[in-house]
Amino acid sequence: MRSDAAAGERRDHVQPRPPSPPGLPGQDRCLVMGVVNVTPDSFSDGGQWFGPEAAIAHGLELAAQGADIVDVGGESTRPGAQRITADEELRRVGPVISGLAEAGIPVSVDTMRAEVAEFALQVGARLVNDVSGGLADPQMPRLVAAAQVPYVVMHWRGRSRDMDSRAVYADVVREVCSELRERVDAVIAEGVDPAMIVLDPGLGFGKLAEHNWALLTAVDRISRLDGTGTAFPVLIGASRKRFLGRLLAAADGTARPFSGSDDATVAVTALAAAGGAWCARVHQVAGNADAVRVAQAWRRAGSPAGQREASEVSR
Ligand code: PMM
Repeated sequence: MRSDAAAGERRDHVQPRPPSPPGLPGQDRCLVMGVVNVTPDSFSDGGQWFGPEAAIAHGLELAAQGADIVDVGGESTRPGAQRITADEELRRVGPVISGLAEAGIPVSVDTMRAEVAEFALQVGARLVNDVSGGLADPQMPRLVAAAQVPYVVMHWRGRSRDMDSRAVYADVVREVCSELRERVDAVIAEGVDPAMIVLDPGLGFGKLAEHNWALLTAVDRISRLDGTGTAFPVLIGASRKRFLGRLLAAADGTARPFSGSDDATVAVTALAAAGGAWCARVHQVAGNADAVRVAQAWRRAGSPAGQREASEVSR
């Protein structure tokens, strides 16, 4: 029979989830971020909410279903997508962000442009979600530092049109952590408060399916940037991505359409949340809101770290 000491050692492998950055909801579980893409061409839900009224109504519905944060984006990041102008991006996201913020919903803006982020913060956004991790627009880290808002730094190896050619790794977890570490050091050097940083491995951005799965199993290593120092909150965006559609392909090899991978997204959310993710970015909220609660009960039952999380709910 295993001794109590041995069982205790095993349990201690679970690390406590880092708290939410100031200004964002703090929960004793993984958060759920609902996606509102105000675009005609996002790869997973493009065109569905393209217009302020429809987009605001959708955001309100996601919040009612349990989204802790609603992420509003105006520019598609799908592979091969062409860029739109900053004016067009502002025109798409501005009314939606202000409408949702006025309703009291914590809103994040999904943009790579400092100009768009600045406007979004003025009309009520609380979080800047930059899929380029500050690489696309050198002004972004300074803006985020001055505004003192939370900042999602995602792993990114370049623009959508050629990102698949960049999916070459010898050890994806180690390389993503080391490239994220460079970005974290760079944004801190620009004045961003480390307590405001959220990390994201950037699933599907310059990554093949095997890379996405490896990263999903390494939330704790990503959180600590493969070291032993500060742990950062980790955001996971697996929802409706191509690797899920391919996993669930029909017998003839045809990938599942995006909306057919929502149940698989719920499964990934449960596993990532049980692995210590801070937040899951998803298109369909209800099932994922249940999944993060299941995952938290799982963590709490299985480890002292999970039990401590309830008492470490942030600000
Ligand atoms: N994925 C997409 C867009 N924004 N933001 C973060 N932080 N992480 C992601 O994985 C991410 C993102 C692409 O998906 P969508 O266009 O279907 O929403």
